Amino acid sequence: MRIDRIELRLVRLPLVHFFETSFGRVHDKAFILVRLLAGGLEAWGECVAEETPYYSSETNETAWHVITGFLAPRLLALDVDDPRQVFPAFRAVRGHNMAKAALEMAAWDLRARAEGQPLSRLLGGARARIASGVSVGIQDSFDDLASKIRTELDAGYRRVKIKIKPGWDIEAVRMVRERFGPIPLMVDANAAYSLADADRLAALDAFDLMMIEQPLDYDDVSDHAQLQRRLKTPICLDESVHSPRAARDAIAAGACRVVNIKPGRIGGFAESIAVHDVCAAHGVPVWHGGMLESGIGRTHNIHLSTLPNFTLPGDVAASRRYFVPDLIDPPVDVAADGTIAVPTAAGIGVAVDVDRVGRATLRFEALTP
Ligand code: NPQ
Ligand code: MG
Repeated sequence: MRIDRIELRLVRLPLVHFFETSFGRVHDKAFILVRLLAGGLEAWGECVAEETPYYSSETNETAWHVITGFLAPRLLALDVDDPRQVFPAFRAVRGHNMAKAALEMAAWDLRARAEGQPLSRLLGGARARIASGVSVGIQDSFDDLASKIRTELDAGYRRVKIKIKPGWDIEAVRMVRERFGPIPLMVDANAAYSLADADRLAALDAFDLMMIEQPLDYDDVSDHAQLQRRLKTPICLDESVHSPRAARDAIAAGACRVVNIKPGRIGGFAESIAVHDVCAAHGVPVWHGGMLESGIGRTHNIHLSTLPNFTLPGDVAASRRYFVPDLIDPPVDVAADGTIAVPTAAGIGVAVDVDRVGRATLRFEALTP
């Protein structure tokens, strides 16, 4: 099958609650949506880049530039019956994994719809529900943090991750343990520390955390390996694992015992499945990360989370934590047991609300062969 038309929309949605990490606070999310038209079908993808190059070097503007100038022409020239051929077709373009993933994941949705299958089945997943956790940002006070965590535990979520940075770390974790006891708890530093902070990070060993995510630099492996030798707490890598090769090297170096998979960071589903498989082969569990996606990207993530080595609750949570209304109907919801149902209709299996997308659209471009 050939693609007749690729539509790009830059959209902006306000967040229900601000989200703060070690690199700053955001109040809304602007991102690119991809719509593919082929053989009478439509399919969707979402680019997880944002406005600033802080989590990763990509931004909406770099993704727009690279998709329109370099990736879309390659996708339009391709027979997309096999979505596994999309990432290799982008090989001449170095990096820009988020831009590549937005197109590649839309191509998987297209294929699944053409076959009349749910995306999860095409990806090789089996479970009907996924275990959901939450990522709770840095707040203005410990009381605010505690009240957020109370709300999420009451909603049923199966684990809590709090964002940390120097000055909001040991005391925050101590407060959470004192108020909530032995809940499944982890922390994410988004690369805010260096090896000079090893003593401070080792002090977190006292709190029985499930893992500490990406404490050191975004492109580092060897310092993480050194740190892991000093820590009892497992290190989970996020930013550093941008490819199957990076996953293999990090595991071989002893830099992590857990891996966070985000297809945007890794270049799409095919590469993410390869990371999943490398980790499985080495007995390293994975979980699905989140990038404040709308319901479109969120649903893609739900389908990938059905693969067997996703054995830990992920950051894929209900729509209402992020966007009300969401861009899909019905929104993603979490059950009282902290699980999310995997849609069973063809493709991503949810309906995109085109009126809402239209109202949120800031820029539009269509590309044809
Ligand atoms: C993480 N997300 O696991 C990321 C990083 C992150 C849910 O913890 C705007 C858009 C701001 C996406 C900040 C979660 C963001 C963002 C942080 C993603 O590291
Ligand atoms: Mg992270």
